[in-house]
Amino acid sequence: MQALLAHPQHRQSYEIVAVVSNKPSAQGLDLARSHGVQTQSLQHTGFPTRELFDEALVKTIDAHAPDLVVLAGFMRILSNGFVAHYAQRLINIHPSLLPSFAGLNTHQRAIEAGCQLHGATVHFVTAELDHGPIVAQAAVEIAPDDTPDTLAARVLQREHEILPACVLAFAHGQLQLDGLRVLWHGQRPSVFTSKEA
Ligand code: NHR
Repeated sequence: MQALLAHPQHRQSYEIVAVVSNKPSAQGLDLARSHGVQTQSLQHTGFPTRELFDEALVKTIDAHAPDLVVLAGFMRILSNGFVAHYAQRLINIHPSLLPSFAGLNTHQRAIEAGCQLHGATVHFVTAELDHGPIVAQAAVEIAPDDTPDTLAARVLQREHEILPACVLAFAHGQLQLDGLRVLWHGQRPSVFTSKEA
């Protein structure tokens, strides 16, 4: 989210209409406000079920009429109803090379598994957690002395490249989901480097 806000030149192509969090104390809300972006928080703890929270979340988001919804550090599993409502226009960035290491604690799990390669994946969100069609990936090598924190920091740098690149491509109509196939009409971000670094 920070990386998306940090690309003012992208505002020629799209507007960030709102930032929404389920945590009123989320730092990202302050950051968004400091960039003049509208913010809203909707605490999930006030809702008896996941489905009812998600219905309220849809109303909150749709008040801003977005063309694309980007999960950027959003940590609540979304119900089938939410995912269906935003079909073809909901993406997430996940800190692993999917389909490896869906779920949480990805950096530690990649180190423990002895992987040489790790990274981040932008994907369209489907009902199956961290399994939607892959939009773009960024890879980093794991060093023998990496800790989850040092590895996370290098992956995060690459996340900050590929997520803005994917959002920009979507805004330009260069990125589409056709059924379960991701179609790139423009330049797909490179797995190993980025022009936008
Ligand atoms: N929802 C659906 N339906 N599909 C996906 O692919 C989703 C999703 C919601 C969030 C992000 C994902 C990530 O990239 C994401 C992808 C949270 C959890 C989780 O277990 C898992 C994956 C992701 C985000 N959340 C717990 C829950 O009960 C709460 C964990 C916590 O609050 O720390 O929702 O990492």
